[in-house]
Amino acid sequence: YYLIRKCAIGVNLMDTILITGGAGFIGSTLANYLGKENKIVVVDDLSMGKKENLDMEKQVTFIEGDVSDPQLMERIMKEYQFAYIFHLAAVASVADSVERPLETHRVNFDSALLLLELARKYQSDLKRLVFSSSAAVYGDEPTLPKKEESVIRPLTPYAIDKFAAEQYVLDYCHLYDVPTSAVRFFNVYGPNQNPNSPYSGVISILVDRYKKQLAGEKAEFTLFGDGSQSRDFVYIEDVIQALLLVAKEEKALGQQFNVGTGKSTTLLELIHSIDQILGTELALKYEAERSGDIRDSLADISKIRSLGYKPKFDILSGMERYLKSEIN
Ligand code: NAD
Ligand code: UD2
Repeated sequence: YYLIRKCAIGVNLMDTILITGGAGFIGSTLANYLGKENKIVVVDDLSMGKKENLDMEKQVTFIEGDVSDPQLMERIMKEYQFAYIFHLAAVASVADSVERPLETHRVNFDSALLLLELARKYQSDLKRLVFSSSAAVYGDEPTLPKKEESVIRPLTPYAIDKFAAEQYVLDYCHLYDVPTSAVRFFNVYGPNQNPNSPYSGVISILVDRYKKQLAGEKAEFTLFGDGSQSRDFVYIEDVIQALLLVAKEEKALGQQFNVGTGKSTTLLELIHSIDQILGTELALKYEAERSGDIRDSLADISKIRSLGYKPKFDILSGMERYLKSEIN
């Protein structure tokens, strides 16, 4: 029975799972997936996420609130016994973190330490807490691809908080036996990513512009730089696969993992591919490179591969699937 329960995530037995930031892009996709067979509790302050992202037909309890609020979080951690905690809530925009370092620190760092302490105190049945870190921790050190043990050079409040929180998360496993793991996402894309900030993921902005253009509205995409910068774009379904593997594999305890595809694509290649898929040509406006932008980014994914991760989508098949769900 114990063995079956250990592997129960996404299988038959009902687990209670906390997803912070569960109304956001990655969190809501995870909640909708796991909500088919588990009881999900979402905490989100709706600063970026939307309740409509959550499929409420599933077993989802939505709590609107701030994940760095100690009273609220203590109440939740006392009330439920979670099998899994996915800590995804964050000020996810680097630019926001540069504008508001104090507030970002509270949300991106304090909330993680708070959750860890509360887990240590109240969650004796916890199987895993997974923290979402970022490729931003590698900063602008140019050696590619990035391995988990590559040089860390966090350059923004966002990146500093992600790295510090990640280290606490892993240390709680070593010091106090709280079962934890961390993932460093590269550039995630897919349905329900909010395109409304200029610092939203570039693919969500692109898709928004293509939709406008196809609807006959005036649409233009601002390309910062010459389009030769490259990223390791990873499709949301592969990210869900990665999160579930990291949450359930014993070998992942106390470890951090890159989550990408191991392949990079330049922005111009990306735009040409979408042009081809949709049979249109997006109007581009070139502007100077964005300050602080990294030129190239690429994950070495051998560590997460060793857990059994295998990305199912390359940029073409991922974009085809994404566009199919958005544009018909
Ligand atoms: P998102 O903005 O869509 O989701 C974050 C969610 O957290 C939002 O729903 C937001 O409303 C919520 N939130 C923010 N502050 C909160 C607070 N104080 N209390 C409660 N909820 C709060 O972003 P996402 O792309 O889904 O990112 C999820 C996680 O993954 C974040 O931690 C982000 O830093 C990390 N990440 C994402 C990417 C990416 O490419 N999308 C890359 C690296 C890391
Ligand atoms: C990603 C993360 C960021 C941080 C960073 C660390 C996202 C959304 N951002 O930033 O949080 O982790 O990695 O390195 O995941 N671009 C345009 N036009 C636009 C928008 C973007 O040309 O309208 C360019 C942008 O200048 C950059 C590239 O597209 O060169 C990718 O931009 P992004 O914001 O999607 O992602 P990135 O890698 O800069």
